[in-house]
Amino acid sequence: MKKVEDIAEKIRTMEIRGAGRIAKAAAGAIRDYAAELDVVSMGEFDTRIRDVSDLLISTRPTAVSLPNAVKLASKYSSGNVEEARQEIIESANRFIEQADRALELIGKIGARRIQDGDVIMTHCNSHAALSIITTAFEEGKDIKVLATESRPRRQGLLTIRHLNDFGIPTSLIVDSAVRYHMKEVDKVVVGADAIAANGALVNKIGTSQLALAAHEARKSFMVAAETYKFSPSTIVGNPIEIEERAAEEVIDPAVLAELPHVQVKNPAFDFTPSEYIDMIVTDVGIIPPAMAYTVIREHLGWELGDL
Ligand code: RUB
Repeated sequence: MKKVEDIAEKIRTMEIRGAGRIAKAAAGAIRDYAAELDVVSMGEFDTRIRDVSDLLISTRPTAVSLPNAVKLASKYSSGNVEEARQEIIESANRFIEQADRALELIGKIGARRIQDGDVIMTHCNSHAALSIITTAFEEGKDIKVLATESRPRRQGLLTIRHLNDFGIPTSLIVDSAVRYHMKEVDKVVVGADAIAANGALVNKIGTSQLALAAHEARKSFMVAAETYKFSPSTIVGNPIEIEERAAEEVIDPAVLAELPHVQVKNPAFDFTPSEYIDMIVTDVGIIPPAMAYTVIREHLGWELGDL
């Protein structure tokens, strides 16, 4: 249990972050827990796996990759402890392998839409979006990137480091400079924490501003999202919860303590409506946002009754 609690804590504190990494870490944590679980009765096995799944899912509420990964990784049908353990190990390993393969596929598919000379704007730190950008660059396309700082956690600093390692010419901009720079941009490429059944995107706070500015300037807005970032529970009407994070991420608590009339609002994500999205690059191909429902039904394979 200690190891799972450590992973859960790392996800909660964002030492492990980004929808894809969270998903893979959770799948790995369930696998390792199941591998070492010392129980004899199936009833106890079921309870312990359910408790660990709930713990991992509770760490961050928005990224649907997390409950999807937990559900896919903890799949078993056997009523025998040893067999169920093996099933979980195999399901979790399969999920992790497929997630890695999905990143590669998204890179290859998305790079076909990047042209020589393109200036690309990206937001936050998305491995799926970066897979498209770095694949296009490695294919020999002469591209430049504008990367937002992404306050308050400044994940943009991870992005510029990653792009720098590839030798991609990159400019760091503050979040409020997005519209100012949009005229230089050819394409916006961002990742996803969740895609709802109606094709709306949930991603790092500020993403919808990039989408609005791109729409106004008639620039293309691409989302890079593995199929496990689509949200089955939105089909049955469950809303996607937007995580509200601590005030201290935004302002020094000592300063805030001196301002009794001030509160801090710190939502970590926002919604971008589907009409601002030109395409979603997934591991099963490029789709318009209107096809989100089909991806959920065909590729996540969950019937409504399961939800
Ligand atoms: C990260 C973020 C990323 C998506 C997609 O937010 O919004 O754009 O998670 O990332 P946080 P990836 O830093 O709060 O987790 O493509 O790597 O899954």
